[in-house]
Amino acid sequence: MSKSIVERAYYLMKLGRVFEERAKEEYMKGNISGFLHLAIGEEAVHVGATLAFGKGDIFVHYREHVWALAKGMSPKSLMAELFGKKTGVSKGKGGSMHLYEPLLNFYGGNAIVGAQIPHAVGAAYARKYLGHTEGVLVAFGDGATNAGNYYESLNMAALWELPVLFVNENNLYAIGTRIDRASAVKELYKKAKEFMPAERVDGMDFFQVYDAVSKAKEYIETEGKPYYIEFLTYRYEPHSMSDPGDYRSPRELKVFHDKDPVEFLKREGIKRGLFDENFVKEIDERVEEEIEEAVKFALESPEPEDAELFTDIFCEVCTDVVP
Ligand SMILES: Cc1ncc(C[n+]2csc(CCOP(=O)(O)OP(=O)(O)O)c2C)c(N)n1
Repeated sequence: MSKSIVERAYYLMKLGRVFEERAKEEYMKGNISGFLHLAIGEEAVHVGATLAFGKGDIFVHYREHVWALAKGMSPKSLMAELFGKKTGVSKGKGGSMHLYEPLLNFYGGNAIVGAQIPHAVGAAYARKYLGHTEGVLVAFGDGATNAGNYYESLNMAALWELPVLFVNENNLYAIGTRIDRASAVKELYKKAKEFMPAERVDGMDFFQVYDAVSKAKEYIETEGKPYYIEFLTYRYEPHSMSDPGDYRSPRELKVFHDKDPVEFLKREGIKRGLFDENFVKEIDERVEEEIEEAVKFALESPEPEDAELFTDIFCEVCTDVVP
């Protein structure tokens, strides 16, 4: 893995972390309303998978800010979207759960658990039908693996040999329900093994995430068949800002805090001689400034006009969609 990729990863993971910590603060101040789901703790999966997947299409759930930043969305248009402002990526009418930018091959932002899975399979079908070689990545939580459309999607992807990479972010909880109370099969990758190659990988370790997704991407695009990775990860915050999150033990939180993916990458990057303390200091300062500017931009941006409610509801001629 090249030094520049690891440097980029540290920048993006730190950007995602500080963005979300700041979004939490702004929510508490009342500048952000509606739902806000934070992915603090899951950055290695979001950044590692996106960097390894390159330009391909990505479909995700509602815990999506870090995916969007890693895909190239600007912190300004993302923060403005959370503030419901006209300058937001979805012109202020989507909010945190509905980020969408076809020019970045970023297709959501889905509030319905598992909804993105059949969408991604459809996109992979289109890719194959049109003779494209690029694959499609779809991310979803452990809770989504108990939904009916999840199985239908795995079945179709395997049956029709579609180039789709299923990324399961197993953070152990679906809102407050722990995985062992919701899933009869605890090792989630085993639920996919009958359909396609499937494995389990440490989702707190950027290097392992990047390597696993690189290998899987190669497989789906050369074989033209689906692949599945279950990443073991953790969210440090409650499910959303409206969840008190009192269902997890301090001991469990400590175990995962000790494996903090941003701190891990910082330590490993320095240990492996990929960057040094000065680089980390520079990036940390740059990120603080960028997020400060993003908040200022969001605060100063105008509200959308009422007529905005009726625009971009669907596209008749999708000229801005990358084929
Ligand atoms: C079809 C559907 N059922 C229920 C909900 C309510 N709901 C929102 S998030 C969630 C839990 C999903 O957990 P998981 O898939 O593990 O993702 P995570 O939040 O852990 O990232 C539920 C049940 C929903 N949004 N959509």
